[in-house]
Amino acid sequence: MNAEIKEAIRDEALRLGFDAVGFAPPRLAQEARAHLVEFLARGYHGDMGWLAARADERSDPQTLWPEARSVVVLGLNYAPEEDPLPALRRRERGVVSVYAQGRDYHDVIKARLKALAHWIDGRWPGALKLFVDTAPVMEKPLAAAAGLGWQGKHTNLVSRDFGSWLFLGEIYLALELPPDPAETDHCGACRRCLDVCPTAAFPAPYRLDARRCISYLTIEHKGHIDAELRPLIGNRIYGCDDCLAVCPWNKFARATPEPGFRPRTALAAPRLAELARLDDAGFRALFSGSPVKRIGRDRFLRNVLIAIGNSGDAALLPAAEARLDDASALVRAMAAWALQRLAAAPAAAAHRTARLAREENAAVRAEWHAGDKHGNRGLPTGGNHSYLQADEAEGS
Ligand code: B12
Ligand code: SF4
Ligand code: SF4
Repeated sequence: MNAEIKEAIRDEALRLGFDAVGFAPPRLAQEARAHLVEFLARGYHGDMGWLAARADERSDPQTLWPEARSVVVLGLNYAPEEDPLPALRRRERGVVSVYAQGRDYHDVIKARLKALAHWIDGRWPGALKLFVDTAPVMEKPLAAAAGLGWQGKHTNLVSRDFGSWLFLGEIYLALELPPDPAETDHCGACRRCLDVCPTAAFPAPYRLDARRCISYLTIEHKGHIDAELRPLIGNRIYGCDDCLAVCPWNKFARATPEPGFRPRTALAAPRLAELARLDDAGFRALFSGSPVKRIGRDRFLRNVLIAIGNSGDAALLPAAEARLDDASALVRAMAAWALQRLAAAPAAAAHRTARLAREENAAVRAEWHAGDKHGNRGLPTGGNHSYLQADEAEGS
């Protein structure tokens, strides 16, 4: 009987538009907990204190919700139509990672999870809870246990059918259902994702030091970004897709049919100069319904100014100059950094003298002083992509 319920739930989930469905037991393997503890002990979570705060609940579904008897894991395909990596060469443009170019995936998945939960509850009434990246849940090990894929060396879930491009969501049920077989690791000797990472964020296969990950730096990290890492960020202004995009299993992926995940025109290849002009209202209007909205205008402009500083394009100098007196110290600091990378030495020195005479913020002052010491610190490569390096060698 329970096997029939499971198949009925699977059929309904597929009918509602989910692309992958699996069932896991309400317990995670001991290694998942051990790896989380190690990740936190090494400080790899940086300032994502919320990851550490409820680690016991995160690593054990039944500690989070003692009534849980099974977990339905759902995947939604968000594969792009085109390889996202060539956009990294257009340095006057910003690159928003694939997952954030369309509608906020939390909204899209949540609506479907609610519809599925409602359908289940209508047939087999009982307690249930639904999650998409909103509660202390380890979604990737749960998805692997439910047979949706395996955690690749880049730590994300890789699917035989959808490659790296699956969003995950879960429904915890008080109803006991037989689990599906877990998926096994198919990475083999491959290490493409490890080698491509622009910031060397993988201390070892299957281990990520989030503090070096561009996704963490541009989205989660609220403060100033270390000067050593800025040149490696290139023109990535929200998240990063490099390790996902190079995975050979993507050859089985098909572009998502979900209209909500298609890139908004404004986010497909936005001009840095235009983004640098955004005020608060403009930012909120441009990113309404997009996940980008949640980092706020100041953090977003911090990222845009880093990309401008990395552009090597003197035509973007006015865009940096225009932000030197911004109300946000986060923005002023990166405007100072970008300007000192792009401007000729005398022009940079004139701005430095004028700003240091009135700047009170210690971090912004430090940027001006650092520019004085190091001058223009040269152009970045912004990635370990052989085609990028070839282009640079040709001087294009
Ligand atoms: C925190 C977080 C981040 C952090 C940290 C990422 C990380 N890898 O932990 C940052 C901000 C960097 C991030 C970035 C991204 N994220 Co994120 N993130 C999360 C979140 C909220 C929690 C992940 C977590 O628990 N991390 C803690 C560590 C300990 O867990 P872990 O990665 O599973 O670590 C495992 C491995 O390291 C492994 N391990 C360790 N050692 C060893 C050794 C061996 C031999 C083996 C086999 C395994 C192994 O065991 C650990 C436990 O299972 C989840 C949602 C959720 N609630 O699960 C989304 C989530 C993982 N993110 C997601 C996405 C899409 C991204 C980005 C692609 C976004 C982007 N384009 O910029 C990047 C990818 C970067 C990357 N390479 O991971 C998706 C991934 C979907 C998928 N198919 O896997 C999730 C599931 C959100 C969702 N609902 O869809 N993210
Ligand atoms: S998302 Fe980018 S920076 Fe982060 S681990 Fe992957 S390749 Fe490295
Ligand atoms: S790129 Fe290679 S090593 Fe990385 S997740 Fe894909 S198959 Fe595994």
